[in-house]
Amino acid sequence: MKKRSVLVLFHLLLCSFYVVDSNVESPIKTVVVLVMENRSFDHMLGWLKRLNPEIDGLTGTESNPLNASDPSSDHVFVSDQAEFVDPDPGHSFRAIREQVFGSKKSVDEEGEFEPPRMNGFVQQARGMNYGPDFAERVMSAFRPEVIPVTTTLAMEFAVFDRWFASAPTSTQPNRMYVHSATSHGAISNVQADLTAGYPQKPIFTSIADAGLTWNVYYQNIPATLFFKELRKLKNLLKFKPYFPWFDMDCKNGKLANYVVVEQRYFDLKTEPANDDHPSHDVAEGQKLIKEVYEKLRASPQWNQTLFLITYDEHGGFYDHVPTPVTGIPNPDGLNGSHPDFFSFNRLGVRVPTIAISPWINKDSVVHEPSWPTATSQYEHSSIAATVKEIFNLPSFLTKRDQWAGTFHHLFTQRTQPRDDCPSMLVPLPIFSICCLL
Ligand SMILES: *[C@@H]1O[C@H](CO)[C@@H](O)[C@@H](O)[C@H]1NC(C)=O
Ligand SMILES: *[C@@H]1O[C@H](CO)[C@@H](O)[C@H](O)[C@H]1NC(C)=O
Ligand SMILES: *[C@@H]1O[C@H](CO)[C@@H](O)[C@H](O)[C@H]1NC(C)=O
Ligand SMILES: *[C@@H]1O[C@H](CO)[C@@H](O)[C@H](O)[C@H]1NC(C)=O
Repeated sequence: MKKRSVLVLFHLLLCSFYVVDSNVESPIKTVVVLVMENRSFDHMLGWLKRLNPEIDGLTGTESNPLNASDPSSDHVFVSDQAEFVDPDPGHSFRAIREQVFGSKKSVDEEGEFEPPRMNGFVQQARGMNYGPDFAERVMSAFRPEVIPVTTTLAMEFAVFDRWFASAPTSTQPNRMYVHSATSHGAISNVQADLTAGYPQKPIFTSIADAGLTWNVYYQNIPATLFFKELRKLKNLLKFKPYFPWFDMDCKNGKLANYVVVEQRYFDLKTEPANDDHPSHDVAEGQKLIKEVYEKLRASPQWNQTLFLITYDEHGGFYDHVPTPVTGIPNPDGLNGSHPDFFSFNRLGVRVPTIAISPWINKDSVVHEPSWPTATSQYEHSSIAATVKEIFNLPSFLTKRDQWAGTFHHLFTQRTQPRDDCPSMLVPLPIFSICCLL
């Protein structure tokens, strides 16, 4: 009996050593998140497959019928002719349902789903009556050389080819998932609710509770203020104007543990929007990404930094990868009701995501995760889930980040940070179609 308890004790001791060992300190001390707007993976990075065949991108054979219920109708094929200034395709809950399922019916929101065939993008675009070319714009994608900043970062560091928007709907619900692993039941951008503020606990609170620091660098209005929690007086000084603070804090090694860079969402004549949201100029988005990267790269904190770029949602642009519909947990039991019932049990369309750090090997491509559950996927809640691993935070935010794939393994493959990361990114080849006209 006594011998046995000694054995048990010994075993427990070993286990605790093992646990301690598997929680080795992360090399990452600063996580910088930049969420661009409204572009699908294939639209931005699909043709990167030409440079790296391992990427699940476009081959040129992908197409959509004019009428999703009639396979014999004419097809519009993908092209590599995306332009800097695009019109704004549909990306509301209903538009996306038609894009991924090829039909407008809503009867399936509770039960089993038919596998999405991603065959309604053209039909939905034509229904918007934006003229005969609009469907072709939705099926178009950028050639890698047209967006050299994104291309270089994707090739130098890690590109995810299975990262989805958290909910098949518009911007604000997805932006909330980025920092709180739920939209608190929202499936549209409801102005009144956004103004009143959302009550869920964001990752900023977990960070602060653990004695760590955070900052938001904003250019016009910070979207992170949609979290009620962040409006508290004690958080006021954590919001800093991007100019000049981001540059100064990078130079002085003063970046916080969790950093959010927010772009200009409003298009002004003197300061064009730079969030990549159609019809904003993607060239402006390229300039912002280049600037943030180069400032981080030159910072004394570079060797402990992760810079994550993702897109809130696909913005109505075609993507060929079926959106996941199995095993996806509702984060907090809340359902959406406007414009339709939705229980947050399927993901949105695939979006571009790039992880940048000197701890990441060149040319990394990250496919579907196989943890923490068999159905886990990379989606915006993967940011909170991975931040929890990086900083050893005690608890998850919702059932969704508990389920989402994590990518901390990207930082544990090397013993030293790389010293060959580019310090400058190639300038844009052309500024924008509109400037040339
Ligand atoms: C993506 O597109 C929508 C619709 O154009 C627009 O409102 C955006 O600002 C962006 N995100 C949001 C706010 O939905
Ligand atoms: C699409 O095809 C279906 C099935 O053939 C047909 O019933 C429907 O009228 C077509 N829709 C349009 C807009 O042509
Ligand atoms: C980062 O690490 C690399 C490789 O060890 C080293 O060459 C470089 O000087 C370090 N940079 C900074 C800013 O500490
Ligand atoms: C949300 O919808 C699910 C599935 O229909 C249901 O089981 C659950 O009770 C609903 N939650 C609330 C709070 O109404």
